[in-house]
Amino acid sequence: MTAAAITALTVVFLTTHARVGDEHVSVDLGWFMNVGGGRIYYDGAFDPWISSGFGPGSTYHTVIGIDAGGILSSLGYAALAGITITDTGANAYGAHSPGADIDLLKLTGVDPDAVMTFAYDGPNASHRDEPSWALARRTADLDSFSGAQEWDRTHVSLGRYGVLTATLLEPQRLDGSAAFLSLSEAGATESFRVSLEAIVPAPGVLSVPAAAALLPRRRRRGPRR
Ligand SMILES: [Ca+2]
Ligand SMILES: [Ca+2]
Repeated sequence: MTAAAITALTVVFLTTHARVGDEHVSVDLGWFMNVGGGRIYYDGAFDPWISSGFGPGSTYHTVIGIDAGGILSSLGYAALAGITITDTGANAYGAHSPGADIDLLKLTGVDPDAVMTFAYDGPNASHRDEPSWALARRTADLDSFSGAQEWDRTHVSLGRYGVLTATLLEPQRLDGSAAFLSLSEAGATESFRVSLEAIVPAPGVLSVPAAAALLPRRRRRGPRR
């Protein structure tokens, strides 16, 4: 196969699938905490892309909006590959409320057929052996309530430094999509960190003018305040 043919194939693959050899990066969005009343505390570098408000039909569930497509596009990345939610270790850890309780994790603005698989790693035995579908069900709806527990299947309690990951079976390219993440924690005081897993364009795929156009935007990675 000629080099030109390989390059052409590379472009074809990148428009549809992540390939072995694609460079993955993790973008740490920072520290999030619901404070009630539809408001959040956010300590991170991506303020312009973060919002919050009451969930639909609710006057006590706070939902965080994260413009994932906007953030990753501003950094020059090619696709969204997954989402990672990590307990900060600064929460209350007891039998009835082990750490941040993730109630909702919903990705919109992507291919409606996109498949996301879920996994949990951490100290909460209730979730450690749960299959992807069970974790997906817990985070599909904004349905946790005061006093809800693991057996209600309404949320994922992370436990100290526990991690919930959502991986897109097929990474969602950011051109022409408006990937938007809605997140909620089933409470008003517990904190967690959010990272977006992204795919960097492979060298040689971008044209020189396109790569040059991306350079100033990459500098926006620094703290904004
Ligand atoms: Ca909790
Ligand atoms: Ca839920």
